[in-house]
Amino acid sequence: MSAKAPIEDINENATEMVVGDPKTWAAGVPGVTHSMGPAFLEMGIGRSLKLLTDMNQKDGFDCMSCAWADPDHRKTFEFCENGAKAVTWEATPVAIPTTFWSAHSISSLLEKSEYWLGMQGRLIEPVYKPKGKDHYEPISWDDAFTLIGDRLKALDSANEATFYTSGRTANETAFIYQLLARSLGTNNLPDCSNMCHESTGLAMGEAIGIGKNTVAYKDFAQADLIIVMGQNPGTNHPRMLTALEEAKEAGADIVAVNPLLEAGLIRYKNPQKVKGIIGHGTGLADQYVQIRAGGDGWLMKAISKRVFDAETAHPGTVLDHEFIEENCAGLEEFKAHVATLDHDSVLRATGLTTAEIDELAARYMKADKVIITWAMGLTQHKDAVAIIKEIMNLLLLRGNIGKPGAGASPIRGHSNVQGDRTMGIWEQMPPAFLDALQQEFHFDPPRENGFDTVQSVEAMLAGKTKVWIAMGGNLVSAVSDTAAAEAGFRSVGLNVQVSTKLNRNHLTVGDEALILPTMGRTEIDIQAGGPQMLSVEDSVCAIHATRGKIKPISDKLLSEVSIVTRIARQVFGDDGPINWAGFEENYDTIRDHIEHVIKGFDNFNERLHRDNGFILPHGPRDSRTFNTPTGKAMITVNELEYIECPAGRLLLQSMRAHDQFNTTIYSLDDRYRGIKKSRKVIFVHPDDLSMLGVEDGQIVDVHSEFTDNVDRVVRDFRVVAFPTSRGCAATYFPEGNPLVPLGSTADGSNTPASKAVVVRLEPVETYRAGSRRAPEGTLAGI
Ligand SMILES: Nc1nc2c(c(=O)[nH]1)N[C@H]1C(S)=C(S)[C@@H](COP(=O)(O)OP(=O)(O)OC[C@H]3O[C@@H](n4cnc5c(=O)[nH]c(N)nc54)[C@H](O)[C@@H]3O)O[C@H]1N2
Ligand SMILES: Nc1nc2c(c(=O)[nH]1)N[C@H]1C(S)=C(S)[C@@H](COP(=O)(O)OP(=O)(O)OC[C@H]3O[C@@H](n4cnc5c(=O)[nH]c(N)nc54)[C@H](O)[C@@H]3O)O[C@H]1N2
Ligand SMILES: [Mo]
Repeated sequence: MSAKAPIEDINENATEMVVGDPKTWAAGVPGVTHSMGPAFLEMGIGRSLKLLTDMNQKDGFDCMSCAWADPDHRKTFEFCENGAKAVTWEATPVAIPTTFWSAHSISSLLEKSEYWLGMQGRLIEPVYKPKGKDHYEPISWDDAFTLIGDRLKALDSANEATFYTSGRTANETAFIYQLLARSLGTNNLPDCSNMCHESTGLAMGEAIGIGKNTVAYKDFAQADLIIVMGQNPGTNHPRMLTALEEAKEAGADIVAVNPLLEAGLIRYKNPQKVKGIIGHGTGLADQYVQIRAGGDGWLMKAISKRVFDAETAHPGTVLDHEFIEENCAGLEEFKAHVATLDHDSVLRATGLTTAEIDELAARYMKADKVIITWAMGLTQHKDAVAIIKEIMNLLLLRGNIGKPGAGASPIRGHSNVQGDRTMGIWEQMPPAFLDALQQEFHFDPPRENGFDTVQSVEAMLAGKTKVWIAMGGNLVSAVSDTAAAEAGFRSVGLNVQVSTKLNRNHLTVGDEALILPTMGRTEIDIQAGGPQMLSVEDSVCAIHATRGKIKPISDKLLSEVSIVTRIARQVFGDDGPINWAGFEENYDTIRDHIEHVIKGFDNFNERLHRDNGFILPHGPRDSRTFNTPTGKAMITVNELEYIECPAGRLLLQSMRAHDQFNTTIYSLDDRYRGIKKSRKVIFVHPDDLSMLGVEDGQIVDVHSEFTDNVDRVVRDFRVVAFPTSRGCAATYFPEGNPLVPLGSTADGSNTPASKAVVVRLEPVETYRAGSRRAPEGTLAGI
């Protein structure tokens, strides 16, 4: 077993890279062998198998790789390749030694990549960067907490502090963390959700009164049609492929709507089945709709128009009249609006043919029970909120909300990003939540909204942030406009990051900084009150218990709960109305408060200890009740934008490679897309390459074009001919982030608009050997 970090720098030079053909299926035998490979290598067989079999089991820990739902009857080995990578990455025995901090200056570490930083191993001791120094140095936990307490107490206003959360944080931690921020007097609680499903929450909230998935796991197997939009489950939610396979076997049609041909949506070889190991696997998409980026709202509207047209031709048979009359408002306005929809605009905005749209509309009307799932391909556009409201419109027309086998299914990213929001991690929690907090804890929570992620970077740039505390995450790399974010972080007085691994945010700091190492989800958490468990909420509103299984990598680590409570005790002492010390001793006491403050958590401790979890109530799903101002589900009229792309330009999206978790890079490969050893690539349709006079294999600089005329550029990217829709291109996140200005966000949700950016390519080298044959842009060609 190797327990050393790589000493040499990791070569990320594009000239080393290998490009092969993209794959047409996902997650069969190579899925398992690839997943076990790194686990065996780094962790040793016994330790790794033990952890992988404990993952997602009733008394084990919840997989931290995504928020996909668990089936009711879990099988041993219900893990996926990318879950295994996440476990390996966290449970590595490699730790950063004390000597590392004196050997490496912060400026020298900034020369390294995220990949190299993460590969150095786990953070195991608190370290401090004093003002004017270029090195971190070890500090005791007590001194670290004293320092944070002093800086917080010295603020002129609580709004000079900001408390960021990344979505891996468990419910209990999230609850006391927001309590800390609000007791201090600020709603500055930005989180990764601001960059993720914020558009979903807003759109669904307006349409049906709740921003969460209206389906349960079992609904997938009962659906007649599942439309997967703007999502790459083969990489980002691999266990979802099993649900799609089950649905398919039960007779469902599956449609993929995506500019890129994604292997996991074409065919799935289930590693848990003999058929998946030796056979061809299950073909998934019956129809693959290669849409132009940002065109999804137009597609939804065009299908809604066909629904109305069919209803006119066959009155009383197409709309779900009973459902609409009883539950919906806004039908007539929507019908009148859709009647004016210009067909040519639809074709231009979607890049699709009339026949493709007709085919999807026919599938939609044939199916009694339809689920539409989506993720970042929809939420990160300028008119993302409108796009998602068009999905809701289409579903409502045929009563596809609140019936078995049907519903709106946003698939969340981080494993507890949904739970964090339920617990109050939001800069604009509604008054009812703040009232409940006030009643439970006897203080006046602040009522004005705090900063979201983009606003928090703007506040830093304006010199308004003296203390930044981050519960996980790596905002400087995750947010758009890297240069602006770096400048912002360098102006913060004290930057405190609670983390498991080193990342760029630790290196992009102002006067003072602290890195506080914490336990991961795999590790056993023992407090004065005995071993503790935590809880998380998945994409379908199921609360699960999660318990660590291995000894923490160092006995110097503190749990996230310990860190939050000890900061709070420094600020508020031990005599106040909130018993922070009690929280740390026994997490049941936190759950008792959650039960009082948040609806749906009745008998929280009892149900978690006894049943390991439960499903939260959900009005539209359970009883077709809609908590909107009208008490009805709202069919809405939305103006959609058409993204102009001048001649010679492309619409660029940034997405995840197969071997990364957000800003964490596991390797430089993207197996399903045929890429090895580099992340500096840009995927372009072969016909667009011909049109631009650029060839596969060429090295280009990518410039984005915005009205502010600032030249934002990423350099030396290798062009890869790829089956994406015409006029569109793709690159990886976070490498693409410098191209998106901070102010370029979705209307309403303020989510960085990273999925359709107008760019031009400027070749820096004419041709490189080893380019591959341009793949065909159609399913039939594969
Ligand atoms: N292994 C792994 N798992 C993860 C993550 C990870 O990084 N690694 N991240 C987690 C997180 S936080 C999240 S939010 C999720 C993200 O899960 P995904 O949303 O699947 O993530 P992306 O890689 O951004 O993929 C976006 C998909 O949308 C498509 N797309 C882009 N633009 C458009 C468009 O305009 N219309 C349509 N219809 N499609 C479009 C892209 O081609 C791509 O297939 O995954 C979670 N799970
Ligand atoms: N261009 C572009 N930008 C994007 C996106 C995109 O698709 N395109 N996607 C956006 C999305 S969907 C999201 S969710 C954000 C992600 O934004 P973040 O959530 O801020 O980023 P992550 O990369 O998930 O955070 C990784 C860090 O979390 C820490 N960590 C890991 N596990 C734990 C733990 O158990 N406890 C603690 N305390 N720390 C831990 C590690 O130190 C690691 O370095 O990025 C967004 N940015
Ligand atoms: Mo996300």
